[in-house]
Amino acid sequence: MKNGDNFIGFPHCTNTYSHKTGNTRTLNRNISATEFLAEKKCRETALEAGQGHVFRWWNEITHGEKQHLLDQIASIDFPLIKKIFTDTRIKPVQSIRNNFSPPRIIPIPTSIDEQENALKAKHVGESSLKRGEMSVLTVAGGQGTRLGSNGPKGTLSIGPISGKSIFQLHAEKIQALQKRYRTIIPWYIMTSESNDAITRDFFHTHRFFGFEPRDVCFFTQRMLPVVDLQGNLLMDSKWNVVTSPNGHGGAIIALKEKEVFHDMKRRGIKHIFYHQVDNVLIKIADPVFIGYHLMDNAEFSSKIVKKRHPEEKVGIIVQMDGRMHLIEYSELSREDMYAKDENGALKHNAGNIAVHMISIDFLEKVYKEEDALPYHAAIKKVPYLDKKGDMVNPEKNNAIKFESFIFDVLKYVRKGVIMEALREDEFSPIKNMDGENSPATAKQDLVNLFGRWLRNSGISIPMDNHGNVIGLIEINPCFALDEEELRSKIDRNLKFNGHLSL
Ligand code: UD2
Repeated sequence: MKNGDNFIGFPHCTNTYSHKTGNTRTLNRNISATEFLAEKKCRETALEAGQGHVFRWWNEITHGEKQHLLDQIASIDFPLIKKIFTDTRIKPVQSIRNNFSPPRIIPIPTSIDEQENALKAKHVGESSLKRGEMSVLTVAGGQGTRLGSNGPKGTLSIGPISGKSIFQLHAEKIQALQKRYRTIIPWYIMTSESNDAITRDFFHTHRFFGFEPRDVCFFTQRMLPVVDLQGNLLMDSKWNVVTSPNGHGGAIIALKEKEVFHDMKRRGIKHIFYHQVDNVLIKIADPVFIGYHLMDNAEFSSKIVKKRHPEEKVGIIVQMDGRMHLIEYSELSREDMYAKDENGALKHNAGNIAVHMISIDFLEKVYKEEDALPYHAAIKKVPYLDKKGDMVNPEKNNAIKFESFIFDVLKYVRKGVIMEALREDEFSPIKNMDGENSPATAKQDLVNLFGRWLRNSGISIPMDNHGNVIGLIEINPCFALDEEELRSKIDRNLKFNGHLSL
């Protein structure tokens, strides 16, 4: 604040800001009338909502910290938090029972008919790409808590030889598509407050990986406060309420709120290819998938893979009340999890890999619904400040994060297509630091994919007993986006010496 600018001295406010520890430089400060009123309003709102404890350390914090806390409080929709806390308490996660069956799925083509259909779909998808109707939406706002890494997942180094990041890998795939189909595919990346700045910096540092900056659009999803099991806001410092991103369903809300949807329409975009940032094998804007979606005039379509085992932590897509529906792994009863079909195979086997096609017209329809997406409660272990002001690292679940899920829009879908993909070709997500679904398995899956392409192109590639390539291979999407392209470019006399970068 400038000297004398909108300033009214409120002696009692000055007192409010004085501090026992004697940190008078920042604590013992006069405040303006506007600041005073803002503080009063925030206090009243928090008190009315039964959350007055967030001001517990008011007299111990600096002016900047006070401002931060006030901004946070002013941005919280207290009635919403109360409502979703109550709703999710009334309806805790339960197993969904009965009335659902496996959905109709377009299989991996084996018969001549299926192959012809896939080819037809591919041509339809390619035409749409050439017309510039397609956009890519990458959701990258998650906190990656299971991964335990600080940076955004997209910045993880994943190129088996190059060490390139996941973002770069996705960027090269989109660029290869743009080149192949002589088109522009705008790329929308959803971040959250917790990783937005660092993600944008990463793109700037890497000169947008060759993209025109105007064709890469970042937008943030909403953050929601994290509460304890009684619904009280948690704090992780004397001036900060713990918040977390509002789930990937937040993309639907944010597209509208941040005017991204408007930007898509302005560009003549008709469909969105949606995927999660953490899947390194993602076949971005696969023309076959796009084609099936278009041929069926579908509103929302999904790719699935067969589950690896009954307890794999992926949701399953089912048919329920005549519609597509997703049952999250935590909602599936053990009986349904292990149920077998008449051939003895796993009955509910359509594993959700979070790869979707979403039509713009369909989103228009969703935006007419009030509170289109419900919130779910995720019970987690979240470090917090106890009443004494000491940091606690809980050993048991102590907190609730509120998240909306993209697949909750399925209830509005009248027409949707489900297409099966081969896991080894299209799904290798990074969820954990080690073991299953980790950077190590993702790198190996990339090498194995490139190894298969080469073998199918007639190059001899050694494998170990687990089916893993012995050695390292990396193929830049700009050299070959798929096996077909590789076959048309590869020198058949090539001898693999354990290390190949194309
Ligand atoms: C999700 C699906 C699961 C399966 C699996 C496949 C849910 C609830 N479950 O499980 O059915 O399909 O993925 O990989 O979705 N994200 C945001 N903002 C958020 C939260 C997440 O952008 O607020 C992004 C995050 O950056 C990541 C993706 O969404 O790219 C998935 O999030 P996750 O890893 O928490 O989902 P997961 O593995 O529990």
